[in-house]
Amino acid sequence: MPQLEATAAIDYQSETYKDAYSRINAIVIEGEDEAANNYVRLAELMPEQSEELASLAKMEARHKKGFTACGKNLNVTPDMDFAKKFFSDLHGNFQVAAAAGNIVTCLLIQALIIEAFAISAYNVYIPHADDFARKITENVVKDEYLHLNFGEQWLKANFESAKDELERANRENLAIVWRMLDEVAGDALVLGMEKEALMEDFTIAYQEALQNIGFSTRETLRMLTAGLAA
Ligand code: Y39
Ligand code: FE
Ligand code: FE
Ligand code: FE
Repeated sequence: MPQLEATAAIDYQSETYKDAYSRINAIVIEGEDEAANNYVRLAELMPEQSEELASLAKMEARHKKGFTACGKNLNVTPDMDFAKKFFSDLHGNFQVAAAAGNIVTCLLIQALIIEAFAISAYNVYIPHADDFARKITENVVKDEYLHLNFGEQWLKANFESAKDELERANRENLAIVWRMLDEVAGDALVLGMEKEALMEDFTIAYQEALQNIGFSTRETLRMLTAGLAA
C-alpha cells in the first residue's frame, strides 16, 4: 500500500474532507457516548463488576471529549443526526437485551462487536489522521483493547452457560456491522481508510476475541459466515 503517498495527498481543510469528516467524526462521538452509557448500564446489571465497568464508562466519556476536540480542530460540525441513525439498530438491540437482563448479548454487542469495530477503525485511521487527531486516537485505541479484553475475560469464565446466547446474538448483530461498514465506506475512503482494510482488521480482532473466549476455529468461521449471510 502506498501509505506515505496517500497521507501526503490528504488536504484536511478541503471541503470534501471536511464533509466526510462531519459524518465519521459524528459516528465516533456518538459511538463513544453510547459506549459510555452501555457500560453504565452493564454496571447496573453486573454488580460484582460494577467498579471496573464504571471505570470503562469514564474512559469512553474521555474518548468522546477527545474526538469532539478533533472535529473542532478541523472546524467541522459533526452530523449527530446521521450518527444516531447509524447506530440505531445496534443501540436498539442493546436496549432490548439490557431490559431483558441478557448480559451475554449486551457484552457481545458492546464489548466484542463495537469494540472490535472501534479497534479496526482507529488502527486504519491513525496513519492517515492529522497530527492532532493521530495523537488522540493512538491513546484511545489502547483503551479499546482493555474494553475488548474485559468482555473476553468475563465471557471466557462463563463460556459454557453463555455459548448458545453468544451464537444467537452473533447471528442477530454481526450483519448489522457489515451494513454499517457499507454505509460509511465512501466517507471512510475520503479519510484514507479502505473498506478492505477495515473489514480485515475487524474480522481479525473479532475472530481472535471469539477464540479467546473458547470457540474453536471451526466455530468462529461458522459464526463469521452466519453474519455475512444474514
Ligand atoms: O468502545 C468504543 O469506544 C466504541 C464506541 C466506539 C465505536 C466507534 C465506531 C467507529 C466506527 C467508525 C467508522 C469508520 C469507518
Ligand atoms: Fe440511549
Ligand atoms: Fe472508546
Ligand atoms: Fe471502548
